[in-house]
Amino acid sequence: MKKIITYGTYDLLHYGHINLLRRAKALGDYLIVALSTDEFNWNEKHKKCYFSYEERKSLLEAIRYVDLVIPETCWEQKVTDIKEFRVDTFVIGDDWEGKFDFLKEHCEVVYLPRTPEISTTQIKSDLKDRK
Ligand code: C2G
Repeated sequence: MKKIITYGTYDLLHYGHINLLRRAKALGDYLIVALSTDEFNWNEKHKKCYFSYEERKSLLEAIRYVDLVIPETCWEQKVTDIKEFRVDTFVIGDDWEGKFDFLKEHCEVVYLPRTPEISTTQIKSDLKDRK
């Protein structure tokens, strides 16, 4: 069984995220999503999530491509995760191109093209303009 892992905040969930998850799953048989916790988002990414970790986790678990959701609590957990879950391929959007090449000694690393025209920031500003 070929195991894939990817990491992210996934808030507000949108079709760009789904495009990523669908293509990531297509690379193997089992997709793990390491979902950034509220604390990690706030302390490390300076992102205040609209939905809590538990709410974002339940949304991801409802997606047919996702087999397991685990917490992402720090930047440094990736090598441990890859070893613990015997991951074959690490996947993430190409906005991170090159940033995770150090993982190549542990597994395949794939950067997938982002879906260009959608982002949470875009959604929020569009909603603001509609008021
Ligand atoms: N993504 C995408 N297209 C978009 C928006 C996002 O393909 N229009 C991808 C990102 O490249 C990422 C995933 O969807 O692979 C989740 O996006 P975010 O929630 O923004 O994740 P990020 O904050 O980049 O967290 O340790 C790694 C980090 O946790 C990644």
